Amino acid sequence: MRIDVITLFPEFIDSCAGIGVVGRAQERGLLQVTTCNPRDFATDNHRTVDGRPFGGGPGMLMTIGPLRDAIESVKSATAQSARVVYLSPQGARLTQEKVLEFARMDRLILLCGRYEGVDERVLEKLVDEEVSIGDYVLSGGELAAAVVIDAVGRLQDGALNDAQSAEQDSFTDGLLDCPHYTRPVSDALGDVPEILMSGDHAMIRRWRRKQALGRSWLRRPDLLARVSLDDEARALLDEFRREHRAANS
Ligand code: 4HQ
Repeated sequence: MRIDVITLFPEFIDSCAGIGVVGRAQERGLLQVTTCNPRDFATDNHRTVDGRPFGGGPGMLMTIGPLRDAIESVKSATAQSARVVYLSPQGARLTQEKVLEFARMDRLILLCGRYEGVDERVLEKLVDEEVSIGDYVLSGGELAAAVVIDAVGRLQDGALNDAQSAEQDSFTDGLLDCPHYTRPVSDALGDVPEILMSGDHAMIRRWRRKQALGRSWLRRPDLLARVSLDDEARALLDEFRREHRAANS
């Protein structure tokens, strides 16, 4: 997969996409992250990319010209079509479902705004989709683009050393992840649950599913409300609730 990022701060994206799982995915040729700086398409001596908002008000906006040329240049770099995504608090919230959708594409173009954002005509005519990483305000779209690149990059086939780890992630089945433990078995902070050392894999699977359901019920009832529970899940969640109430009464 190829991800092009249109940004006034290409070093930020290069540094984020160069480390860890995503950096390794690039080294393995599974992912290609490239940047394009709209400033390189400015036409005046000062290389201006911003303008004052009509109607007044604080801050500056990114102007159409350099953005249009940057998008055009990035699109024509390959024959494949690419969706143009603008990162903004006005967008639809990024979910693992959306991440999976992006991860299946051959190409993606991420447009990062600075200042107060971009001229609305860019959003209307040149952008296919707006995505938000959450209800808070960043100083630019780069951090949000880095979030998309990380979440999408780690899902490329062969990026994770253990293919199972993506399937076990929180949200992949619509629920939170279960708790995890490693050595030592016994510590001043507490002991590892006995069941995990029993070697009984059927029981361990049930315990983990019960914890995932229980935590989702406690912490993210909104998630739980959106998944359909089979007979086992309903029984495990009932068990968790009973034990939780007994422990907290
Ligand atoms: N911004 N999710 C304003 C965000 C943001 C978010 C990006 C700040 C765009 C112009 N992006 N700029 N939240 O806060 O994606």
